[in-house]
Amino acid sequence: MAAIDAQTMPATLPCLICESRNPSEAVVCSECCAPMALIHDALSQDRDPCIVTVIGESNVGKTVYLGMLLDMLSKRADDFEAIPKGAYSVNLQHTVVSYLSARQFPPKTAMEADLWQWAYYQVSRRNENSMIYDLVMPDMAGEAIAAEVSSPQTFKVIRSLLEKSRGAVLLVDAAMAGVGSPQPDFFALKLMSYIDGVVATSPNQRISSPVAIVLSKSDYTPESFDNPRAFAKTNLNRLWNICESRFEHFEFFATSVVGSLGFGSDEYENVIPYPLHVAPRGIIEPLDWVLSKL
Ligand SMILES: Nc1nc2c(ncn2[C@@H]2O[C@H](COP(=O)(O)OP(=O)(O)OP(=O)(O)O)[C@@H](O)[C@H]2O)c(=O)[nH]1
Ligand SMILES: [Mg+2]
Ligand SMILES: [Zn+2]
Repeated sequence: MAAIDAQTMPATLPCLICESRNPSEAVVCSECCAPMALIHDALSQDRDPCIVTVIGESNVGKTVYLGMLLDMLSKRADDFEAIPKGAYSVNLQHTVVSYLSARQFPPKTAMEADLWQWAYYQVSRRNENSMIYDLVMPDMAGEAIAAEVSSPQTFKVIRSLLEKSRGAVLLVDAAMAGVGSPQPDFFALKLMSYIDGVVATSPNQRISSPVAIVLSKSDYTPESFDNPRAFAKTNLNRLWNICESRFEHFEFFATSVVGSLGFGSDEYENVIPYPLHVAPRGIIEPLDWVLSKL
């Protein structure tokens, strides 16, 4: 086994995300709250981990999307193979699949970074000579992302993650955009300009890391499946324009996790959707595209 034993373990280790040094027995990084298990698992590997960050505002569907994506990968969808590193990596998909199979959506992600679930998977295609990627993907809270974007340094982990990321998946609420709300477009514009600020090396050079823009909840907007680019140009025009001006590799994907919804109400008379039938569409394509651009 390649894992390091207690005798050869250095007293402190640099965090995989923010690089601050932590005692090797620490559970989470004292600076950014990333799990130290990521480092221990990365140390036993001779490849660099490939961080792909999933971002988007609160309630856009990040947890559901990421949980479903990891579950499909580990079920060998589209000829992919994914092996979780450490049992902690399975928690997110376990939570999401358990809720969906009970015909409920999972609860919103806690704002505190030490409560986020991280997934570390070895992903490859099941053919010979396929590249192997050690994917690190945390499930962040949309409210934390919004706080960091409006006042940088509130959540250092988000900036460090984006600096280290090889690619990003940006979720945008197609259901809201499709009924004419400007909110998804503005939030996505802010996020893209934040990424531009973090990653850009020069104002004249476009950003080379791939960004897949996932139009989530596309079951509400079936037309987005026919032509995601046209949907974005029409309904997310500000986002489309910043992508074209500042990003070398960007692509739009329509996705949905549910096939049909039921509606009920909670004790405050709020309407609550229930996933009656899980029918994932367009879940793997964004990741497949990001990996093809690395
Ligand atoms: N119709 C439809 N609704 C969805 C889909 N995915 C998510 N939703 C709805 O979006 C809500 C939010 O999904 P989450 O995955 O929890 O959102 P999130 O981005 O993780 O939100 P935060 O944890 O607050 O950042 C769910 O409770 C569902 O109501 C989908 O594929 N189709
Ligand atoms: Mg969430
Ligand atoms: Zn850290």
